Amino acid sequence: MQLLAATNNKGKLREYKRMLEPLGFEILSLSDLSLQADPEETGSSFAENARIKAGYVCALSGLPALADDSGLCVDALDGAPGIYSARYSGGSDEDNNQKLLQELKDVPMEKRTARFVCAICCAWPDGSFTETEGVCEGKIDFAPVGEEGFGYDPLFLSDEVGSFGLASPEEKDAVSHRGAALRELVARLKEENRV
Ligand code: ITT
Repeated sequence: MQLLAATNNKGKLREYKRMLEPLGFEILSLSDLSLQADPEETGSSFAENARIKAGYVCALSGLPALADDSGLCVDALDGAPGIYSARYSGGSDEDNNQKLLQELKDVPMEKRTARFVCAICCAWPDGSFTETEGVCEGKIDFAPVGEEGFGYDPLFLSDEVGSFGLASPEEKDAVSHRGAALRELVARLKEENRV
């Protein structure tokens, strides 16, 4: 089955491909089809924003579209940056990481608990949606570590595999929020007889 990835984030695209292509899905990118899409994320939850992105790209292309809205929820910051994770500093991923470190500069390790959340939405040309969510628990490190992954990964210490900046792709996928959400998606697509 072909799924059009409704994302402009190359890190997400890489993860969709490496987790879904071995299962027989063909993941197309917006650039493969020379499409441009940057719908406004006006929702008030990860799930609402995922539906906005998938629905927009499905309507634009006429193809089944896969989107996720994801981010980092930090307990000491009352859940911030949450759905605003991409726009936290107004700058690059590195700027976001620096802002997060600054906000947490006086917070000791035991209070640096956080979770990555990923809401996935598949939008189908018949107007229906298949939606799942995954969570990954961890803590925020005191400084960036490693070169693996993308976004906030150099700051995220997963409870299960340690720093996502050092984890191999396989280690991250086995425990990550996106891995969990995609595995549930595949199970749901089987139940719905779509694959
Ligand atoms: P699209 O909306 O085009 O998919 P985006 O990067 O704007 O791309 P989001 O609005 O969902 O996506 O924002 C997600 C933010 O959370 C963004 O800053 C990511 O870098 C970060 N993020 C999400 N998943 C992550 C992961 O697995 N590792 C590190 N950072 C992640």
